[in-house]
Amino acid sequence: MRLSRLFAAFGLGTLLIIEPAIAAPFLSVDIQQSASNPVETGFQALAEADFAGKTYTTTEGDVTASISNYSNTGRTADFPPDSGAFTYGQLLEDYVFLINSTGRIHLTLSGPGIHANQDYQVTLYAYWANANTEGTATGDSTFFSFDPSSDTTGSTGSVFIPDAPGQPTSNDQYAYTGVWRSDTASLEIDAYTLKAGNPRFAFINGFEISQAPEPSVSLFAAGAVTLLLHRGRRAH
Ligand SMILES: [Ca+2]
Ligand SMILES: [Ca+2]
Repeated sequence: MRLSRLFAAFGLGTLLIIEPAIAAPFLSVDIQQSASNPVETGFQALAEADFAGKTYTTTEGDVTASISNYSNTGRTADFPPDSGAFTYGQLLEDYVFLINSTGRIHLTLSGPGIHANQDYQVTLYAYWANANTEGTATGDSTFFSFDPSSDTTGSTGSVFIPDAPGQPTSNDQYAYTGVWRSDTASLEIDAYTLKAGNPRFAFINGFEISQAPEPSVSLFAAGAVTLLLHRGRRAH
């Protein structure tokens, strides 16, 4: 009996390990073609006029965001409306874009709020109403891939964008989240959205940054809970 209870306690501990705490973003930015367009609730505006660098006050310290290597900004006519769990319509309305066969939009996050050699979780939002009617992609899908630049380490990956402009069912259908770390107090993120054929369309509607989950803390918490449960059951 005691052994089975111990296994039960370990089972709960394992659940805690595989479900690390998700840190709340300390900076959420809605990229805007014009500062007068609607800004998503909970986000702060970054209009094209401020792409050279805009400083935000955050709980981690000041963070300056800048965007370079882009062609222009845009605003899609039939941006996805808020619907059910999807409530980011005003975030995806405006975007910065680049049309280039090889280029990438460059996003820099720097300042006292960004520390060297620390992991940051960055979510990039990408949506464009015409994504499925341009280029030579086959089928009804588009993959958007994001890369960190060479002076950072981090994740690369793709996110599936369904052919449902105006009908998103969840926020993550239009988002990619990766972990970036820099050896300086500046995160340099090169982003492109990969689509079959040329030119390459790159666009970002907004982004969020948070502290990356720390597995060691989760392991410690899981171990502590396991020990407490085991002791508590032994006491009865
Ligand atoms: Ca907006
Ligand atoms: Ca936007």
